[in-house]
Amino acid sequence: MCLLKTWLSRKQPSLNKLRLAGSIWLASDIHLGPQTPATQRVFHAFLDQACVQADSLLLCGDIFDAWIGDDLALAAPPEWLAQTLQKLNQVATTIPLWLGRGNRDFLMGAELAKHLGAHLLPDTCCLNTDYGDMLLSHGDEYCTDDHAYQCFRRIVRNRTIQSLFLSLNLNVRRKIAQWARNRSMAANRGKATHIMDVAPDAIARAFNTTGIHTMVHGHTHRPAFHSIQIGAQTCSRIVLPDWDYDQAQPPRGGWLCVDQNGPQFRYPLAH
Ligand code: LP5
Ligand code: MN
Repeated sequence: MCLLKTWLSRKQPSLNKLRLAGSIWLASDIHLGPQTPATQRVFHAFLDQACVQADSLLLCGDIFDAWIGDDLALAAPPEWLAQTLQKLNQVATTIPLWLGRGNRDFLMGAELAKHLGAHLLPDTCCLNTDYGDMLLSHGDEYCTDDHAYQCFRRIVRNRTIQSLFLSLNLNVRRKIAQWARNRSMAANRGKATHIMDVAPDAIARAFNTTGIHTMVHGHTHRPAFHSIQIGAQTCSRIVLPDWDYDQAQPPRGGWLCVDQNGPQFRYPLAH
């Protein structure tokens, strides 16, 4: 018996578990910033709708186009940000609000969550819903063929480097963030698209090591429902839509609604 327990314990790494009942709404990659007024308007309408129709809301990373520290939000946020923080606080006082971190806003922290009355999502978690377990993350960690990005990720997820960065004044942080954005956009221009998508072996490894058969993530801006055969098990990988009502033609956005009937994409009313 103890061998079986050892095998099971080895098979199930310690994964954060989150149990949420009812209608759960999940969205990511809204990429809000000073230049996204139309996206912000649609997103705020979505937040109002979530307050009325959802039992909980999970924002799974890259809510903001860049996040350089909670102190920015708490001290003197620009008007566009103050409006969104006020909206997020309204949501958090109506339904449980969970904030996940992406590769642009991984510096969102406990201070912001407390200020909003929201909870922080771990990088990866098992979301237990009325439909079953779902492996939830932002998704960038599965882009393992993108070695340059994974190297960047290791650097900026280092707590010491983050503390050093957060000790800089806001203007210096803004300059570093803009430099990093420019470097990233330049690097992306030369990258094969498959490099910037999740790697099949990383996805298979996630399904195999967790034993969870449904995965939800964002980041890739390739919204879809994928069926993947893992041995005898058919697994699902659901990619959340990114939002752009300012530049993209046609405009795009959307979220995932999960209840006892299963997961379903939903879209903002025409704007
Ligand atoms: O973001 P996007 O869509 O352009 O591409 C991502 C990957 N790039 C990134 C980098 C971010 O855009 C940088 C902006 C972050 C701002 C907030 C933090 C500020 C610094 C905090 C320091 C603690 O995520 C891109 C992937 C793509 O997704 C698809 O998956 O390919 O990865 C790259 O392009 C990696 C490149 O090698 C360039 C990475 C930026 C290099 C700058 C180093 C800055 C180090 C700062 C240390 C203090
Ligand atoms: Mn992302």
